[in-house]
Amino acid sequence: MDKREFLKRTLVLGTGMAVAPQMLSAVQRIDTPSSRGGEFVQPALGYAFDALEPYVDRQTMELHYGKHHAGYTRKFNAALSSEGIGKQDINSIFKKTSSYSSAIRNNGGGFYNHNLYWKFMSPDGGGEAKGKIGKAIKARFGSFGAFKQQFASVAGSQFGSGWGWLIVNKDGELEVTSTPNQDNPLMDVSDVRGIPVLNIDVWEHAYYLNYQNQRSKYIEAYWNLIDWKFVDALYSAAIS
Ligand code: MN3
Repeated sequence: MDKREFLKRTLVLGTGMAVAPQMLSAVQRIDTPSSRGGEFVQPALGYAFDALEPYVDRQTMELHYGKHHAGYTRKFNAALSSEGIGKQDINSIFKKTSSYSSAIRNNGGGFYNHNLYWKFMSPDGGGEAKGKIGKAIKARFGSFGAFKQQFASVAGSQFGSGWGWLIVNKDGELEVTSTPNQDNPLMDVSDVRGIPVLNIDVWEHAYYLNYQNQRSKYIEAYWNLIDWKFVDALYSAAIS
């Protein structure tokens, strides 16, 4: 895949156009400002705060979604407004992250990364990856177990706060990477760029109440929650 094709596909995903119909509304809510004054709106969670127990506890979800994510959303909109950045899909903003303030970078990333994160988890999730993403993982990493090991290792060793990612890179291949703080692989400031198909929040606020300092136990628990259908929809859109 050449660079122009990659950017075209990134844009397609950014506007949600190439995603399976049943996933379209979810992805649109994630990527585009709503019509309510052009502000980005925090998407509904889609399950109860205690629905992910015992893997992610109710209090963590209440604080994480209700305080942290709500705060990123509010501050992102405030920064867009005060800096006079007009209505556009979020990928267009991320492509120019280097030319914007740290408020846009941190809160825009915080808004978007969590939108995905809530969707990657489901009370009905877990098990092995199926569909196109299942085949691609086996082809790229050798086995589902080998992929899990690499993902856990990269996310686990991200120094300080940040995110672990599975992305489709510029060559159209799956790649495991991590980003510091609220950065993501769509941002032009990211060392490794690509289209996200899975992430995990490894900030302490994501796991400290239940797992204290044991990030690896939280990552291990995450496999019980992953909604592979949503991952497969993002992957299919990224390569189509
Ligand atoms: Mn978080």
